[in-house]
Amino acid sequence: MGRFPKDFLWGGATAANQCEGAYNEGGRGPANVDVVPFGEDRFPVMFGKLKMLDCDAEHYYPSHEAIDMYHHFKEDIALFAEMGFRCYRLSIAWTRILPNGDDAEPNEEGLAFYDALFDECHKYGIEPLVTICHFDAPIALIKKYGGWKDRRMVDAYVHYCDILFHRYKGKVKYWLTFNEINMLLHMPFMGAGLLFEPGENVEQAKYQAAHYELVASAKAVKLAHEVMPGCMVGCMLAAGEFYPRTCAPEDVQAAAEADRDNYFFIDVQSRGAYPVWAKKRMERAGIALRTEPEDDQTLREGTVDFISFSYYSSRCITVNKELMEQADGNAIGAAAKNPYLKTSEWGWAIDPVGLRITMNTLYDRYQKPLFIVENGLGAVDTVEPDGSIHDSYRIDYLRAHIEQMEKAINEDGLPLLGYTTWGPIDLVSASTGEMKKRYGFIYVDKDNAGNGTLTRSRKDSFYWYKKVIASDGEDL
Ligand code: BGP
Repeated sequence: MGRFPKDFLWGGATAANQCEGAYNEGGRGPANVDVVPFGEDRFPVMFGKLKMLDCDAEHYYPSHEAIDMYHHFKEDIALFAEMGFRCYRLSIAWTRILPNGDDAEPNEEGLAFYDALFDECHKYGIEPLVTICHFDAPIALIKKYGGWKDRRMVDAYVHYCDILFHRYKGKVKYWLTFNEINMLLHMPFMGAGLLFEPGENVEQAKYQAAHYELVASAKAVKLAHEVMPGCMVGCMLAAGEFYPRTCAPEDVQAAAEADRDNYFFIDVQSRGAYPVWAKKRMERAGIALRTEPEDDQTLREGTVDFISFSYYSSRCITVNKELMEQADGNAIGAAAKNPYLKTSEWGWAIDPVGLRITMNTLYDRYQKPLFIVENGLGAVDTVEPDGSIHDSYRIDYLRAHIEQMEKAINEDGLPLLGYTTWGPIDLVSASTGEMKKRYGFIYVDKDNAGNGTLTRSRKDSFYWYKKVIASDGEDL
């Protein structure tokens, strides 16, 4: 007997912009993710501090081609099926469907591409889980509206959702409105297409964009329920507990505040209203949200069915500035080093127990089913002369997290719908733009310079994950 339910949705997760490539094929229009360059300008662009809106520069590799899943998806889904996947989380590229973001008529070639992809999944009994917007904002709308700073983005997004829901209602049951919605505060260009003018009130712009994304998400949930009765729509949080670095009450308070900030989006998406402290916090920061009278009702009527999240690590917080300066290389805001944890090659703390703690916090807070839609270890892999890849470090990381996940289900009694590891096939890293930061069970022959044959091969972890799924988590 396995340790996980028979219908548990084991699988993997990708994002269109990190794997599809073919950025200017099939009628696809340009998006923010196409103009986040590789190299030293990457962070200033992701953070909205540097403007780059044209796609024609040479230094956008490897993301413009990525792993060319656009042309390899049948082969890739067959490999997922070979591992026994029951679920594949993917995102739809907004500009494949609407090249300018708000075109009256959709691009049939883009719609047909995802039809073929979903059909391929169903051929193997794989349930698609679709992220509607994974760090994806059409360039045309960034130029026209300044991205999510403008309320008209809500209508464009709902129009896009309306097209997706009507087209794919027989094929897709599970939907996520925005990937890692809280990352908007940390990577505003990636999360919301925001660019800042010198002297602009950045906090005001980010929270205004957050409000519009929250309204858009709520409208999408309501619409999905109308168009596709029985469907499940989730929010998606970049999760991970904030631990106090010490038991000094000031550290505990600072960690609690960091936690609250992180849960702010999900509080709204799950409970249907802004938490009381958020209003006070915004007032203190001089943020005056522009809202419409109907927004409160929209948020109330569009609460999500389940809570999905990514989990890579926990974070440590302290009021001691010196310790905060020796921070972990964690992508989500500043965090002090946790002396009890080892880190990945990119400095992300490895904390499997933190996954169980995070799951319990999320369930206590929202009492809705959970879905882990990203987890994994970014690492450099070595291809042996015979072509094999011995990624025991990846297996160790995943095993330890699955063990905690199992405890959360069987000892804590939490409802968990599924587990999709990040990047089951190597793909372009979101934070660094690199190919060498790999998460996959499947190796892709491509390097940081964009060279390689794109050949796929099975790592040791491929056979291991296959065994885990086949035994319902018994054989770890
Ligand atoms: C999450 C994103 C993914 C993914 C992952 C790993 O924040 O949702 O898109 O990339 O992190 O991060 P990275 O690629 O930076 O290692």
